[in-house]
Amino acid sequence: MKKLSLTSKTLIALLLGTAFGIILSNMPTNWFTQTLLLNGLLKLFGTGFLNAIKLIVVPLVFVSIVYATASLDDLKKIGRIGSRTFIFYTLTTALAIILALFIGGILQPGSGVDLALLQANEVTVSTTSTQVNFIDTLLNMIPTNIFSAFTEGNILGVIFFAILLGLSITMVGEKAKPLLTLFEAANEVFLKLVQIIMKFAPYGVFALLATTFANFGLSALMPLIKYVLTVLLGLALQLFVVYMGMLFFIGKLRPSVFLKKFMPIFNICLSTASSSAALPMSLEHSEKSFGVSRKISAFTLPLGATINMDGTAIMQGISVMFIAQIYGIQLGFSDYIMVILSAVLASIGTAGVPGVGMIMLTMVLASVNLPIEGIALIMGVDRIIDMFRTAINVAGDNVCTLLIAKGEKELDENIYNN
Ligand code: DAS
Repeated sequence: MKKLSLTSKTLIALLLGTAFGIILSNMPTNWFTQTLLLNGLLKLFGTGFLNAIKLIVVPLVFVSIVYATASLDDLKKIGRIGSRTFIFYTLTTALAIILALFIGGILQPGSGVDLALLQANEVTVSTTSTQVNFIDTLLNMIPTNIFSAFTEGNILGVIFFAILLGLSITMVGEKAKPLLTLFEAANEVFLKLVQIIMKFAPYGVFALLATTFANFGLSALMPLIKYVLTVLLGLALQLFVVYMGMLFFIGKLRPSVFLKKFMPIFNICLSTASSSAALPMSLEHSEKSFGVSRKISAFTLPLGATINMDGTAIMQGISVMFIAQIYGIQLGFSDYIMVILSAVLASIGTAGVPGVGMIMLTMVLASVNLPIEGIALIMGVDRIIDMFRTAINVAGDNVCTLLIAKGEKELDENIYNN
């Protein structure tokens, strides 16, 4: 039998976990259901999986942002195209997160959700977010001791130090090459670590959903459905309004042609939930189907697969609103600015592998002092969302590539329109 992909395994785990949890919720509470299952095996695999994710977020953020910042030096060598591409990608990501915060604020997916839902997974629930004003938040970004920033999980302090270190490596130049190589290797190693942890996703997802539904039965379904539908709406708006609007009004290109020709790449994204896995097909289609000169796509698409994650930013924006609403925490203007900054940084700092967006969500939550435990509820459905947000990440890379190629007169519109 053909080996099941991790995505398929996780989707099966999602369905089985939900069903098992609902069966458990109708069983009498006894030693078997309570001690052996809920507080035993399910807790071990569910909370254990969440802990493993929280374990790697700080070193992953540090290493990937140092390496990404130090590598931006290459953009200068590419000159105008490099800086335009970087600005394009950063702006579309910021736009995506603002769209997501707006949708999350209007649709309120987390309002009225029973906070106890999060206690179902036996995670400590801290309902008070220590609201600090904007200046204190910015001061928090400058730690007095980098080691305590790491041990206390002061994500903003770690990011600040990582950016400074990356820029210093760039400025030192040749003498710092060994350090850049070290961070390049460390970045690869930590991405492999993410893939190892993600291999346990089916078990973690099964346990988390089984626990949630065992404690709350079908009543837990509604908040999750609202959350998933809100994220999918945000992703659809980014594709059909933002991207297709950019193609039509800026590029003077027909959106219907793009959507039809993007389908094979879309399918790869759904099945792999990985921008990196979709990159080879993106490169081939960009030249043969969209008519983009290889000179442009060979630079913009690999860069996009690494630093441009608009779909992920949308998931993160809506997740922040969802979790804040569940905990009844009011976010202020400075919180929203911090979320936008950290989500854009998260997008730049992470490579396109499955599940990385959820790991980076913990960093965005920490940037506004929202309880990281909030991911316990949405982790169960993350794989479904990862499939679609990856497709939007890659669609954004391809749309930006088309617009940059058009601007550089490196687009053969005869190929695009046929
Ligand atoms: N799966 C990631 C990607 O490949 C996105 C994410 O995890 O958010 O783009």
